[in-house]
Amino acid sequence: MIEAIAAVTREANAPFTIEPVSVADPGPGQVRVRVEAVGICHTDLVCATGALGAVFPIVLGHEGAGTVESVGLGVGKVAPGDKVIMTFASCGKCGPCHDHDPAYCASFTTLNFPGVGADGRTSLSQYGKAISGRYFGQSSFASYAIAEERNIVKVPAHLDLALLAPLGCSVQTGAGAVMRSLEAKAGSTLIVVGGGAVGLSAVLGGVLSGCGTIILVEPQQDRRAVALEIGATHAIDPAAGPLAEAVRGIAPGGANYIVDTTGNVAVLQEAVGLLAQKGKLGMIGVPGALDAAVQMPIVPALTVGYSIQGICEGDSDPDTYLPELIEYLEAGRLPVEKFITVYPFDQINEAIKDAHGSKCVKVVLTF
Ligand code: CXF
Ligand code: ZN
Repeated sequence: MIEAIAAVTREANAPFTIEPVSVADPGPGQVRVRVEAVGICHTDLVCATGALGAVFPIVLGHEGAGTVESVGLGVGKVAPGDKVIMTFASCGKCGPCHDHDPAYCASFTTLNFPGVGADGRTSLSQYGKAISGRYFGQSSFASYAIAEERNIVKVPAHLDLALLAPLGCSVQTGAGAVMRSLEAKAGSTLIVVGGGAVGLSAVLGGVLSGCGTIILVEPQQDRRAVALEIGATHAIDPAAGPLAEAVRGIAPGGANYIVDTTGNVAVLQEAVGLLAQKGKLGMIGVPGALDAAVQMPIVPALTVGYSIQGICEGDSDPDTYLPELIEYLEAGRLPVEKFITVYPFDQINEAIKDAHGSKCVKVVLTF
């Protein structure tokens, strides 16, 4: 066991508190990572409300990056000293995992949200009392984290871990939604709703896919400006007038693809009406309420032939997709630095407040 500091969520909706914790030694197939950078993803904040079944007290955080400190029995993928990023957990045994589709692992919910194993086991404790430490197979709001060999990916040592950390969730989710889930065709029209880190990553996915028209819909001016800087062809302020009119002015036939990052029912409902013939609407955003539902009018679904697709982690197979994204990053084609702001780890609560305002888009905490 080693000692670490962690941002603990003691109960639903409580602020993060920086506390000492003990981190277990890595068991068979596990890796202990000295965390150097960790992104804050919207899902962490939803889980902090208790909505997705987190077991409190818990250490959240699922975009961790750092250096392998030690490995458990049988680990061959990495060795101490390697730089890694951590991503979502998957079982490796179910059908989707066998098909290299771990984002749809049959055990995704139980492996990622509660922070404890099905047997109640965890890798974190404090003065002998358990703290949930298996969140997304990492609980990386801490200076050390236990991950499974399956949910880490080795990265080149010379790259900035603060830029790589968000690739483990928000960047692969947004970019992957366009490149992998929707398989956007070159020359097509893409609308991205919401200009947070996932939405801006979807814009980057559209650029990498060669989409001809990329429209970001976002109320905040600075986020619209970033989108235009990284390759969106248009940016619409939804408060400026009827959205459908603005979209039809740019793309009279509607959009071939829409990626919604808001999870807002009214927004999703309106988005259906912006689809072109055979258009696809990808849902990525996590709604505020677990029972949120979208109505799908049947007749237009038949005559327009549109489809609505739920998307998890951009259909990423992290072992292959993260290295692909890192190649784009190294080539200057994934400029995530345009929307990342770095804060010291112990400023986590202030950073979240700033991200809720309009001070920054994506927060990455460093140690
Ligand atoms: C999550 C979002 C909620 C559904 C599962 C995947 N991604 C991480 O933030
Ligand atoms: Zn996430």
